[in-house]
Amino acid sequence: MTKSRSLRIALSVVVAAALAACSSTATTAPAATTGAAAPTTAAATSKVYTYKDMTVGFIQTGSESGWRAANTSSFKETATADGITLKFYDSQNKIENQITAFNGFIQDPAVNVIVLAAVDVTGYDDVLKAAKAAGKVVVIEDRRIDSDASLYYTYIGSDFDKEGNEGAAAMCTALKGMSGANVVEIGGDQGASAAIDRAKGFREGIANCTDESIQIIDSQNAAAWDPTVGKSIMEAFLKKDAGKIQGVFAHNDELGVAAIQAIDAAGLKAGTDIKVIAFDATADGFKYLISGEMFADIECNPLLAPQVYKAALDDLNGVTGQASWTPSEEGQFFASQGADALKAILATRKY
Ligand code: GZL
Repeated sequence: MTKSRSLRIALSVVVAAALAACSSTATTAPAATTGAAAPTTAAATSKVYTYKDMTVGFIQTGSESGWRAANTSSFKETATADGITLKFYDSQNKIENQITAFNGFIQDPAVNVIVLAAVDVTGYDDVLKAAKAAGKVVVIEDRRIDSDASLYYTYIGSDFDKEGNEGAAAMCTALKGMSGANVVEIGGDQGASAAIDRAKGFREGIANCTDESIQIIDSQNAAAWDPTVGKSIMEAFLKKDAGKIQGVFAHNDELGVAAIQAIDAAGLKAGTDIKVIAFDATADGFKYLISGEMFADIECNPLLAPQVYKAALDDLNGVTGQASWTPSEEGQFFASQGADALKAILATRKY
């Protein structure tokens, strides 16, 4: 534990107490807690922190998808297993709620670690600077943000650009031999780096497609990744671009399933008339790979808590030299693997 961190924490306790004294509206994010009582502020000693000393303020985006549910479970289950005190905050997919929660955790002397799953790619600089000044450990999980890497310990999350490339390669294979194919895009929330980077990677990838010339003839983002909005977007595309759509690029499984439902409702056959590529590889996605209605599902790993908590503990213990980004390890799955093989894989998965 470096002396400067002890001093910063000691100062933050004084500041927090002052804030609490002069303002009854000092907000601490509404949260459920699990685990042991909060640790006392570390004296300026060479204390070695353990997980039982960690009180984590976790700012989650919301509960918009099966991926998000698995990500939340990873953090709650791992905290319970490791004896970490977890204060969980559901931001309802609104950045303004995330800023409120951040300030609440900064002012909470019991919280020594803040973990952010960012709704948007920008808008966090001020709270990150305040958290740093307050001596809080900050780790970014899931989605990258545009803030300077010096403002947090590390980022643990997927390479969405690479995922987009992989989705494009799958689409090239799906539409091979059509001598000119049209794709429509149903994007996730336009502010999220997962959507921004998948869109970028997919466009890079189809430009390199040697088996087929593919163009994106229509594109629309579903705010907050809402599958109901995604289905309406696909219904509108099927009317506007009737008979011209060969492929759907959906930014997550829920939007891919919504597209499949719209395709079926229009009297077409997903997997035959129109090929759907999606992302996350959740159990729902596997269901449509097994039925053949989804052509490919690019995995995005939500089980990040063990890596995130370990990084936070390293920072508490003054470990330096951490990489600014640790990309998640993940694969891709195809209907062509066959229903039996996919069912066997699904039986081994946690989400
Ligand atoms: C990806 C994650 C995305 C998922 C969506 O890491 O940020 O957010 O792909 C979720 O399902 O809404």
